[in-house]
Amino acid sequence: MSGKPFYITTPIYYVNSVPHLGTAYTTVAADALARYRRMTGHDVHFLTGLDEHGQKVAQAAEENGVSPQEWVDRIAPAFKEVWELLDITNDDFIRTTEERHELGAQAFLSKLYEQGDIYKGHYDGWYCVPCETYYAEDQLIEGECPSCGREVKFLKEDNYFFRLSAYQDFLVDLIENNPSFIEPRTRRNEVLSFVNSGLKDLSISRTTFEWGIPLPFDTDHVMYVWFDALLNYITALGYGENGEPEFSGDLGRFWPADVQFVGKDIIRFHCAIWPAMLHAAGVALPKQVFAHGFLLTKGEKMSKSKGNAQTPASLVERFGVDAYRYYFLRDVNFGQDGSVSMESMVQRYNGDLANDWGNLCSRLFNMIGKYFDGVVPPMPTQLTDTDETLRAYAAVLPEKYEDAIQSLDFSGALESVWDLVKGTNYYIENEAPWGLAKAEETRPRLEAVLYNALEAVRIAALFCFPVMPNTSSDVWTRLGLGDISAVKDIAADAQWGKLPAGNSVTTGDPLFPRIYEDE
Ligand code: ME8
Repeated sequence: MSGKPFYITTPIYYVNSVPHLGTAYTTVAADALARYRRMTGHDVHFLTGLDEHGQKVAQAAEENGVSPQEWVDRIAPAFKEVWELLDITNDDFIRTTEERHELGAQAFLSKLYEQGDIYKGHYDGWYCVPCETYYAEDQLIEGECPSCGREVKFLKEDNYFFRLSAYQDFLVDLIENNPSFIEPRTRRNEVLSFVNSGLKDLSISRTTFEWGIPLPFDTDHVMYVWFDALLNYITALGYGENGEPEFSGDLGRFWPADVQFVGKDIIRFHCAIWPAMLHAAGVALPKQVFAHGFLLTKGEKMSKSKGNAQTPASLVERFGVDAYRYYFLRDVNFGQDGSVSMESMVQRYNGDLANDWGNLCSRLFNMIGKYFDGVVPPMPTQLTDTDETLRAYAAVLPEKYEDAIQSLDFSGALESVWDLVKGTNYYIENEAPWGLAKAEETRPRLEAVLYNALEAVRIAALFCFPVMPNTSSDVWTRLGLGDISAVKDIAADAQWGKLPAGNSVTTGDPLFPRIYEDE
């Protein structure tokens, strides 16, 4: 691979239960970006994985009557299965119980310990197991976890601490001088006020349970699960694999990450603790952390603990995987909370996919079958004003799409594709090829109109691919084109006129058969 490296990560998910729509949301978004960046010629490395240590996972194992290792080994395949179901193209899948990770995390911690960034002290405070987070008394809300509202436990033990407080000025500087380090802006402000309110040193070890990575310099302690987990982003690239605090091997070229996707619930870890850890160890910082919002159902955050989170499989079964991916990325603004419901999903499906996109392809491919025996007519040499208008939609798409993706606005990117899709539908309605087919003298115009419409469909399919890979591949195949997933320069492929005249077009089943509400 010769392109520019592009490294994207998702959080590593807790294995206390199987993935749900919320967890899948981050991964699907990351996959769409990874796929698009492959189409812009980048050498993409897309990482996801599992956060397998900590008390929360140990508790889930205990409740199920198995050892933590048995538990994580049992649940890990369920994650892999869901990612396969959703056509996720991650390049690596890290599990924090893997040796490469444990070695790397220990090498990192030893470095910090040796240089005096870790010291032994006494911890006295509150801990929320579901959030795996420490809180001071004055952070609690009515005696409960300020984040999830659940019970907190009082902890009193000798712990090792990371000198987070020493990095306060560094963090303020970083956030103030690098406006795009944390996106969107609301999250950046939130982190800044958290940092400005004064950082306390972070307890990074536990002695009250064993399910974690032993500290290399004191094996009575295991590493605090967040400290361990954050390191996955570099251990997956070979950091510390050789026992030394450095990247060894070829994958180090992907660091620093271009973007790390996280939910807004975990920004303090990713935007304050993580950069402080990296800076302390002399490792470069990620270029950007992007925090998206929550998927809400009936106004509440969808979560395993609330029991209001569906698994992706039932929706995929009903709508298909492409429509699943499309719905969440189109209907929810990435970066903001968004309500999702079956009604709005059916609406999006029938409106955008069955009507606008699916029908356009069916009608057009049928007409090519009917009027041209399934053969792409020649590209017209003369253009009318309406042809020019259609071409203009296609011409602006690469830049509009790229701009939207630069700001991680998936919905906006899809909207720009829909300008072309809708423009093409309008064009067909206006030009009425079925009328042109009636007389021999309008046959050249019929050829021109259908070539133009096919070309618009080819280009729209190209830009639908990162979000809807299966139907786009299908459209390309039906147009007699090659493997769409091999595209390396989407802007070049999106140039008007690349559809070869003479290609065979096949009709096939509707891409998105209409769904009825009571089905
Ligand atoms: O926090 N809407 O793991 P986790 C949108 N292991 N996204 C949601 C969501 C919702 N309703 N619910 C969950 C952890 N998510 C740690 C991470 S990283 C070093 C360690 C997504 O299994 C979102 O990305 O609780 C959120 O940040 C993540 O799942 C939390 O997953």
